[in-house]
Amino acid sequence: MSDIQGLERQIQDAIAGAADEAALEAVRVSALGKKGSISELLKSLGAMSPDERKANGPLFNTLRDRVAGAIAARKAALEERALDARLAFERVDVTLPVRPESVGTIHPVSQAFDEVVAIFADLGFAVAEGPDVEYDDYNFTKLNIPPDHPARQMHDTFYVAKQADGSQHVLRTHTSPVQVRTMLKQKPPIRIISPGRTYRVDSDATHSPMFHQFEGLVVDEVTHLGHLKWVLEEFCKAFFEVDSVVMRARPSFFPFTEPSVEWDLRCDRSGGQIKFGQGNDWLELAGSGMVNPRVLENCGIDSTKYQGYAFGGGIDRLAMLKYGIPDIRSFFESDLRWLRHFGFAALDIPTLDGGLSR
Ligand code: FA5
Repeated sequence: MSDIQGLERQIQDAIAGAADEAALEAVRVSALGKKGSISELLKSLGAMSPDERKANGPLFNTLRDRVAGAIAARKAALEERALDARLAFERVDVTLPVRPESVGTIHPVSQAFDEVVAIFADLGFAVAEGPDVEYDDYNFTKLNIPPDHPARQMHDTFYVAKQADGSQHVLRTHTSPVQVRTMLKQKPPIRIISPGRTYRVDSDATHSPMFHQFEGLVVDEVTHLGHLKWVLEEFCKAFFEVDSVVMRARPSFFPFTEPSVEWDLRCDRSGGQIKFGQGNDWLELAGSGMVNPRVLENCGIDSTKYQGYAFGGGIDRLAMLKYGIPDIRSFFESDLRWLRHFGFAALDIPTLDGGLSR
């Protein structure tokens, strides 16, 4: 009995004194391993008489359980201590300055994207999103462009292989399907802006196969073209950071708007720099119009009660104009020197109060 107590004290002292997990494991092996002191005791039960076994069995088993419990508790404590030490050692000081050679920049398209969102958010528009791979139905049919409609040829579409159920998907050719998605799930009043990626089989200095558009949609009972003009004017003043702009409306055609209007912005390119609100040049800004009642009906909205306007333009083109970038392809060449020259500081988040691009 006293031998057992002595053995336990010795093992418990060794457990308490184990400085790390390796030392603790050595104690475990010496007590509970195949040839450990407690394992040997347990083995000795086999050679005992039934009475001795009855007396010693519970003692040995209790000893084994207590030692195993103490080892587990010590292991947990050592693990926690090791974790604390590691956390203290690996702490990252986020206030340290970034190494100059690792400083990244915000891409001008991302910058223009955020500027567009900040301006329309200030005008009360909520941001809506849709997927890049879109139903043919939402990209075209519900927007009043049925399968055999010639207007489909205006969009050089990337088609995705037909689905097992026969449905057709496309890489969306414009952000207008987000109009459909919004109207299908939300009743008027609606006031959304939707920036995002779009795709067309197109490539030259002003066309890219992947580009970015922004889409606006307002649907309620009273909205008219005058509201649309005001919103676009306010957008242009804020985006180009000027006090006034002059806009020109041109009749146009989009199957999803009726009437359709394209807007140009008066500018002056004579001094090698572009200036807005003056001069004799005109710059294409956005397509727009009153939402075609057929589109409202296709999306479950009563066209006798509601009306609205929609507009859409190219974000890459806006960025090219604002930041003086002549070729759209340079946006996507990942040239680090170009990115350092045209990029924006990561923490300069565009806001109307703080400045959009300063
Ligand atoms: C449309 O895509 C219509 N969905 C816009 C619209 C929305 C009209 C709502 C009415 C109501 P369009 O095909 O003109 O329209 O494209 C709009 C803008 O996207 C163009 O003015 C241009 O700035 C930009 N864009 C079009 N194709 C490309 C391209 N390949 N690369 C870069 N920008 C492009």
